[in-house]
Amino acid sequence: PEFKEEREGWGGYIEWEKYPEKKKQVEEILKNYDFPAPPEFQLVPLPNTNPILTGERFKQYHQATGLGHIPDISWQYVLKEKSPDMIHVLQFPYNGEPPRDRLMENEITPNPLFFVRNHGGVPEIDPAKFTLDIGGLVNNPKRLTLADLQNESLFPRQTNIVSLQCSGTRRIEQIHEYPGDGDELINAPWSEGAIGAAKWTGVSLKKVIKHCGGLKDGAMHIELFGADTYFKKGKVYNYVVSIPWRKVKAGEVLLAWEMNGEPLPKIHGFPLRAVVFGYIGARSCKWLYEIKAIKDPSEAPVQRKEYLYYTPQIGKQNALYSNGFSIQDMPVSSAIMSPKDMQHVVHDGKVKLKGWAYSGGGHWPIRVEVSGDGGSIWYEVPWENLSTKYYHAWRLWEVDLPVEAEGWLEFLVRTWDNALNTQPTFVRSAWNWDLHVTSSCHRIKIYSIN
Ligand code: MTE
Ligand code: MO
Repeated sequence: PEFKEEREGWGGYIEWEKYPEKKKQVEEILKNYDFPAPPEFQLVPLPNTNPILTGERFKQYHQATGLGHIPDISWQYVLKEKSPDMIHVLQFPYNGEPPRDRLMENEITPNPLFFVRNHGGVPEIDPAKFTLDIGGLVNNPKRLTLADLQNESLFPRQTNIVSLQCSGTRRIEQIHEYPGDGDELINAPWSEGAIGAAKWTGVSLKKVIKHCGGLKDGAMHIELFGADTYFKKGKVYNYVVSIPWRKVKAGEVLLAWEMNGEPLPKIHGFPLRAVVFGYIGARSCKWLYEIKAIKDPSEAPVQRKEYLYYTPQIGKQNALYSNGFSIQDMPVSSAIMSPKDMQHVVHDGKVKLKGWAYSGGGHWPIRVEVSGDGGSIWYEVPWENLSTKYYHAWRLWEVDLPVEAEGWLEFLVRTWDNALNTQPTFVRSAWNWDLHVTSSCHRIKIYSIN
């Protein structure tokens, strides 16, 4: 049978007719903001009316309006910069992932197929006017232009192949178990496509801090400011996160202006973004315009209130921000991308499975195992069927799994990383209130016709 990537209800396109209450709620919110409504609400071309923003201009704009809202023009960039095959997980703010088969075509994900995770609109930044401020607890605060950062006599240029994975990848499986706090518009119901690998070029943040005379005593964290804004519960915020200094010191944070040999696409953070190796995607701040050395992790809501991991027994009654762990390193995880869930597969004793495997925190997959019987017997994917090993990127894999049984079967995948971490068996084992880092064995059901 034909398989569509659109998912019912939670996921795929938001079918607003099915959610009249939510639609009303969104319409109410939109009345208070000065940006065009998303396509479902306003079927006209979106005007490009927002000001050219540099770091300084952005701050002025933010102060002058007292609202700081940048018109949401991300939809334009979706049409221009992304493949028409993208699955729009949320249209507003724009969040999208590629279809499974397209994602599996390349070890290094082409820019038009790379997933997009936005909390708000896409700021328009003039690269000629762009500045990056480095301040806080550094010895010599500096303002650098893009030309300064690209001046190779000041900073050695660095290229790394690194995976970005959203902590929401595979959230749909947790939603099916129990939707938790996920019934907020901003929580995207991702499938297995919110991951990719790209070749990033830029400078090491460590070198930039060194250029600023290093850190003052007490500086332990580095705060990253993105020029976009988003709203939550009626308030408007800047996208701000922080990472520990030791991560930067390890040389694992890149300030990148190139993605796969091209200037960063606007929707991926043009002209400059952070790429934090092995951490959840959330820390890789896009549209970066300011960096501050600070004592404690950032007070910003994205850092303190989002991206928290609650143990599985925490729910509506007892979820407090203070109960959550701040998620940084990505755990080991994997997915079967082909065949697809609920597919009928005609075969002659072997079914070809394809997928990805990834581990964060500087670990990498060393062994991938698949099961054709719901997890009783596991087969190793031959190591030569795993793609190139990079320290900070995923590995694609494929295997011909012997299958004798006919009818509905459950296929699983699990991965071991080089620190011998592996994945929990059941979604429930790692289910958490905010539905982050779905790390359990990925399962699909197929109808086997031998
Ligand atoms: N940076 C800014 N300024 N605003 C954002 O909304 N989203 C973060 C991160 N950086 C975000 C951001 C999240 S949650 C993820 S997963 C990655 O960007 C996604 O990067 P991509 O959209 O380039 O794939
Ligand atoms: Mo994310």
